[in-house]
Amino acid sequence: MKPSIVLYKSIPPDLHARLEQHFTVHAFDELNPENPALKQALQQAEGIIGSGGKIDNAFLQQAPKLRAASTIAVGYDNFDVEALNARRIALMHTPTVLTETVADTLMGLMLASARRMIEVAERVKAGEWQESIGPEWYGVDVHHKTIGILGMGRIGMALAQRAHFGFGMPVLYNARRVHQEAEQRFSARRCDLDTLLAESDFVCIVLPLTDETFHIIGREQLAKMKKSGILINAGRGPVVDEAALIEALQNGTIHAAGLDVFEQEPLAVNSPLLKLPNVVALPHIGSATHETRYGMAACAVDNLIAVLTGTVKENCVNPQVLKTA
Ligand code: 8YV
Repeated sequence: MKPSIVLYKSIPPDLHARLEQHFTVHAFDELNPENPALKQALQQAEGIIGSGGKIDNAFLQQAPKLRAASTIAVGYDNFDVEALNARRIALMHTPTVLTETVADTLMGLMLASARRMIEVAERVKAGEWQESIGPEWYGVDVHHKTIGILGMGRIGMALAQRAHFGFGMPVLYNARRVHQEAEQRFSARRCDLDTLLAESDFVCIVLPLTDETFHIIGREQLAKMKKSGILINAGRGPVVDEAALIEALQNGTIHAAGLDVFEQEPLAVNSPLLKLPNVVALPHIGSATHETRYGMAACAVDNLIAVLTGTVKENCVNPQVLKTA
């Protein structure tokens, strides 16, 4: 008999079919813990696959046979990894397939914020472009400015590559360890957080959300940035204290922000961020291209097949649980 799994996101039909070849698939559009059909399916599920939702102890108690979870994302802050470890449930994610796309999004946020692209495009659409433009339409340069990267992982590296080779930008980074490849390839300079904040024209956050990174950028840190500095966040919203950021943008403590992630998503329609002309707010589109979202779903499907057939080679967050005792 095929193992039973719960799929909690709609995925392309060919990928759905691939899952069906290996598993009895119980498909749902989302992970709504109140849904009785989902509760019933979880009783038998050996695997789950999807994105979003909160997978904590309470959830896991509803899934007594679970052996593997496959998330269609690189970030896994919505999982209680300790609770998974305690139950020896493997957690799989999709780290490489989205790297370049998210790095593109980060460059886009830098360009859009610095050159005010969204704001002026809206003015053109509103019919305000009546004569050749004056300084009130101008932005600031991106090329050759200093970029400071918080989170020199795969995405940070892909961003550094674009910034260094494409835009001639000096690269600073803050990390616990020296990143030799970044230093050799992009002449990146490792520095402490305060130095990075003080010297960067663009402070780019590509950090995952953990207990250590929660609100790592708050009022004190924003005050250390240049007045002309631009904050870019495409990691996770709660890495930045959003109330402090709003204040800094309103007071002119920093020049602008380009944000793909927020403390609460979707962003509340009455968020003060939406009233600020110096904010570019995107709806968490970091990896949202047809190609990359397909690639992520395919990777997650392969990950689940690999883990439930005992052939995992990569992409496991907690490989220690796979070892036989
Ligand atoms: C996905 C992301 O947006 O991979 C991540 O961690 O933040 C995004 O690429 C998101 O999880 C929806 O699938």
